[in-house]
Amino acid sequence: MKASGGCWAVVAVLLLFPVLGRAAEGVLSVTGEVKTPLKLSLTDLKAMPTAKVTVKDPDGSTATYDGVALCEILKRAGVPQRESLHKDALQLCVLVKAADGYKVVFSLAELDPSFSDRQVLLAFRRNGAELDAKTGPFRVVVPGEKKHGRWIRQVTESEVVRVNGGAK
Ligand SMILES: Nc1nc2c(c(=O)[nH]1)N[C@H]1C(S)=C(S)[C@@H](COP(=O)(O)O)O[C@H]1N2
Ligand SMILES: [Mo]
Repeated sequence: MKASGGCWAVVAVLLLFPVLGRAAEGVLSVTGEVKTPLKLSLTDLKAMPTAKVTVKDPDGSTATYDGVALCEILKRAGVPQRESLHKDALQLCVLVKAADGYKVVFSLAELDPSFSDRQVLLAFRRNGAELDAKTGPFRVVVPGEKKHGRWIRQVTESEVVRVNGGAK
């Protein structure tokens, strides 16, 4: 009785393995005020133009991250960039959301290559290894930022939102 219960547990795990495997791969959704909403898997992101940054981790150690610049992802979603990122488009922000409900905001301007050389990355590798479950599969890395509050771990979604408080 006990043995056959164990057997069924093994069979169940084996049957579920492809499903669990897919869930673990993770997907980034790009939503909100975009021309083209996106769902990007780790495989999709690896096929995009990637970038590398060497930065100080929250614990003070130096690490090299590989990922895709947030502006590349936003470009693919069709948000205003460079010459088009002016006037009312400067009210646009990206609200980045994580699996644990944590959320942080970046303005599109601070991510745009015509405003800043700083490459804010959606990272998927640290020192050559894929990110662990507590951090990955995707983490935002913000070079040169003194505090690490916006280094959001376990990113699931980037929602483009317009901040238009008390508009005339
Ligand atoms: N998903 C998620 N990301 C997060 C947080 C969080 O609570 N949830 N905390 C942030 C804060 S306030 C800091 S200081 C850093 C800490 O990074 P660490 O957890 O890798 O040490 O993660 C940031 N990223
Ligand atoms: Mo923090």
